[in-house]
This record gives sequence, C-alpha cells and structure tokens, in this order.
Amino acid sequence: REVTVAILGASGAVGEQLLRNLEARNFPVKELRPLASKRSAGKTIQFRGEDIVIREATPEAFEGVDIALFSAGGGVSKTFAPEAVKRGAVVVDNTNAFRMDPNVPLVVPEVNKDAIKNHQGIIANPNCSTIQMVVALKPLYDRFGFDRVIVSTYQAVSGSGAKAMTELQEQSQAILDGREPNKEVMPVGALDKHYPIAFNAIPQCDVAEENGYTLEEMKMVRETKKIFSDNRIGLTATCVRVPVLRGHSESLYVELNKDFDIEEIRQALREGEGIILEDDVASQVYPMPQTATGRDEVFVGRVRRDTINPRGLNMWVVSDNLLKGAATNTVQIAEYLI
Ligand code: 11C
Repeated sequence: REVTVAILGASGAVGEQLLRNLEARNFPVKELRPLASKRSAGKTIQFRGEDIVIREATPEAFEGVDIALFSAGGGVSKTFAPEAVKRGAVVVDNTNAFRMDPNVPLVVPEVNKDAIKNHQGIIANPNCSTIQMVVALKPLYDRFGFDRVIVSTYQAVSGSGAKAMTELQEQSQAILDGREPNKEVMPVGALDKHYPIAFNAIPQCDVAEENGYTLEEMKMVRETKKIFSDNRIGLTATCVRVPVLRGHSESLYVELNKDFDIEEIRQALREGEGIILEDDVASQVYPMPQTATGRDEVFVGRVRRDTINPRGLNMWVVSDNLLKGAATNTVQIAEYLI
C-alpha cells in the first residue's frame, strides 16, 4: 500500500537525510508533504527528482497524512504531534518530547521492534548516541546479560544541527587563517556561553541537569532502560563533543553476567542485527567516523577483555548519527508500521 508521508523539519540536517532514506529504501510514498516553520516555508526540497515546496506546519497540514516523521525540535513536536494523531496520522518523533512517556513506545527495531504494536499514535525515536549503543549491546544482552555499562562518547557536531556543522567549518578556517573564530552554537545554542569546537573537545552535549550530568548523558541512562525494558541496567555516561562533522563514536565498558571467551563475543557481534564488526587493531582495522559516514549500520571494533575484571569487556562503537542515529531508525520504524 502507498501512503502519504509528512516530514516536519524537512529543511533540517535530519530532514534532508529522511528524504534520501525514503528514496534509497524505496518507501511506498504516494504523496510526500514537506513541512517546516513559517521561516522555511516556501523553500523547495527535492524528492525522487521533483522539486516540492515546503508548506508551513499547521494542524490542517496533517489532513490525509498516514505517517508523519517529526524532526523539528521538542517544542514543535509537542504542539503538532497531537494534531497529527487527531487527524489519523501515526507520528514517528525524532525529538526528546515523548521518549519517556509510558504510553509512547521508544523503539530501535534491532532491539525492541515488538513495542511498535503498542503505539497509541506516537512512536519515539531514541537519541542518536543511545541508538548505536543499544544496537551494539543487544547481542551481548541476549547471550551474556549485563547490569553495568560505562560509556564515553565522542560526538559529531551534526548532532547539534546544520548550523553547528557550518560553525565547525568556519571556525577551522578562521583559526588556520589566524582570525578569531565566531562562537554562537556550541556547546548549546540556547545557552549564553559558547566555546570554539574547532581544535577542541567540549565535555558538554546538551544542557546541565541538577545531578551534575548533562541531559544527553541522562538520556542514555533513561532510554537504555526503557528500550531493554530492564531497570536493572546501571549505566553511566560522559558525553563529549569533538570536531567531527558526522559520526558519533563511543567507548563502552560492559560487565557481563557470565564468563566469556573473547571469540564468542566477536561471533555474537558478527551475528548481531545491524552490526558490522571491524576488529583487528594489529592490522589497523577499526571503525571511525569517516568510514561510517553515509552507512546505515553500527560499526564495532577494539573488542577486548578488561585487564582487571575477567567479565569486563571494552569496545568501540561508531555510527552515522544522522542515519542510524536518526533518519534510518525513523524510516525503519515507519517500514514496520506499514
Ligand atoms: C547530539 N544526541 O549529538 C544529540 C542530538 O535528543 O534527539 C540528538 C538530540 C535528540 O547533540
């Protein structure tokens, strides 16, 4: 069956990848309806070789829409998701607005696709750094179990949107030219204080929470428990922004509940859905953002046993944050819907 698909946030970094993903996966689109704020309405996007004008998002713009893919910020989702659902659409929301709502499934198909069928009109797409981590953890969870995960992230600027990508490029050029770099977006656009991300690493992704962690770090903690439906998972995260345009990297330490042979771990990862194992440090084979960019899979490497705890495992996980971390996961959910 062919469906009418709305994309809210069509002119953004993720919106662009949603369009390319629908094309690449031959999603059965009858009508594509790009929507955005008043500011971006009137611009055109390209879909299957046609120019389509972006319409302003209004409640009425969702009349006749079957599936609505939202990626325009949490506030916009809160305003328009109920309006779209009221008009019969199913919303796959890429923001933080509904993720922890008990009535909203939070889905990474490789881990919990069965949760999709319990939706009441809205399905949430997790945070990008959570998605790639849980895909890599899933085969280990199934075969060995774990209660303890320590993750440190090395996140690309595209996680903060298209403006952050431009900022990194312009700052790099300015510094190379000996000019003072402009600082307006990183680490968090809405805050007053900004630091250069070019030639730097900033240990802050998203705003601070009261417990001393950042929102990005607490998203990883909360979302992981919900996706695995397991409140025992004790996860701690440190999220760091690095001067990379696309592709989040993560260093994971996992304490497994069973003894393991390292070859068994590699085999489990090789067989894991959506995972590509690139693991041979002696031959300099490991995942990197540059080689993961433009790919839909989650890449895992540097798999090794902890030197102290024989049930401790270290690994390195990389994925394109705009694809599996956002657009690909969203479109996969939409595929299950139809
Ligand atoms: C980042 N993970 O890299 C964020 C971007 O909650 O969907 C995605 C934010 C979200 O800054």
